[in-house]
Amino acid sequence: MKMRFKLRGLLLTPLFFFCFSLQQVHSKPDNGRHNVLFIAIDDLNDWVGCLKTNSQARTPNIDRLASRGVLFTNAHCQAPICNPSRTSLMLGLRPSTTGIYLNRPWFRNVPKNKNSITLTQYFGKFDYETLATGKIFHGSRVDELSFKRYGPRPGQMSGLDKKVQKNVPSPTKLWDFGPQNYSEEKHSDYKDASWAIDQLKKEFTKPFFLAVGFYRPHVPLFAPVKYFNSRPISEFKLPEVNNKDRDDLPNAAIQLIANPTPPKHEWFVESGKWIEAIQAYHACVTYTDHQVGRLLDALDASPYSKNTIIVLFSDHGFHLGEKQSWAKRSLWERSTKVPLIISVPGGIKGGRCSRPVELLSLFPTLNELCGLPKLQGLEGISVKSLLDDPDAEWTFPALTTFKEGNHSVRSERFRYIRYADGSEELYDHLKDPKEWVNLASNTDHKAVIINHANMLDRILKQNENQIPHE
Ligand SMILES: [Ca+2]
Repeated sequence: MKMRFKLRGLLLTPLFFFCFSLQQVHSKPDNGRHNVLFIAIDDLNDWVGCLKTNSQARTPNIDRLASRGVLFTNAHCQAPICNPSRTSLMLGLRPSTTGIYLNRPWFRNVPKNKNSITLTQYFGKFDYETLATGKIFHGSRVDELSFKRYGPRPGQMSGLDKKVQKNVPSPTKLWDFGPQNYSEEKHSDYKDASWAIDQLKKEFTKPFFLAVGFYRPHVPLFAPVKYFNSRPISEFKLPEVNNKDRDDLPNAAIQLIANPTPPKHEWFVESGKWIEAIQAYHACVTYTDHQVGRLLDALDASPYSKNTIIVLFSDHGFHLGEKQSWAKRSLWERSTKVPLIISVPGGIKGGRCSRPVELLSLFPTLNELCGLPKLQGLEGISVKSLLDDPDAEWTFPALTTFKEGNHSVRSERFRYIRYADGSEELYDHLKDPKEWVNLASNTDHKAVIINHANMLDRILKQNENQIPHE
């Protein structure tokens, strides 16, 4: 009402006509609302230079994005596979609320989620132009309620990207890896970045939310040959593995991580291909990083460079032999930890935040940063206070859920896991960042276990009666 009154007054003044004509010239929203460039990367673990967890990582462009925003060094997904993670993030609800734990079903096919509002659908309600290309939802699915405009190839991967090299045993052909000789311009992520770059050259008359979902380093680990040639295999090291690591795991852990899709860890060891897979993963990460750099350059050259929030994240982590596991599907650090960078115009540059945060926070955080009204029922907590001060007090842990009733709680120092059958794991990240020593039966840690179990129960209880928001 207030706004309407003000507008009515303004309409009568010459100043209004002056301002209005200025807006037309610059084609920029002058209402102070930020644009959002939302970069989703598939299966990218923490092998990212700025995270300083792997000295072999080469990601100069993601690093430069981190230098202009806040890098979260202890960020976690809510589910360690694509569909439930992305559904959780886009709906702002935990997997235990959506009931979506695996790569099927699509949330709109589930009655209780059918009419749920997604993050970008909510922005669309406030007159944001919402655009997407590549993989935002699992399977690069198109959701017309979430985005008003899609890139030219929604739901598709380049046919070339599906080329099989027979580098792996045939039942696991999705897991192929190796250099590709066709030009970079023909790779799907290059094309998605190009489409997004074209959008940034256009004139928008209202704020935009541009979502770009890169597919690599998801398997198959194919990237242009130059990204392999620039990093000879001798540069790479295998991750450290403790052969007795699994001796202290409950059966529920072993059952949960059983995954028929990748080749077995023994195959990577015995075939001698482990180091080749490591090289291929790094090559794919650097190739995707290059696409991120192209996007950043295009944004910087556009009229939107000073008024655009940039968010970069991965949907979950990835094992490449650590804990004798491959892919994701575990409740351990390698599966749950994700890179997360948020850059806000005029905000902190080069901040590092070690507080445990969740991808679930993106929905309420972006609402707050863009001045949208709070949406009732979101289960994540805005991290705006950490963007203002990365060392601000933060009492919340990060939860990850895989299949019904199995949860992990990551605090600043510990990871506590409780499986559906009640069995537990506890890791002290200060002393054991590789999570080799399960302290669940260590009586010295009883208080820590109770504290983390209570945090888990409290959060699950809070969310118990949550109804997806419509
Ligand atoms: Ca162990």
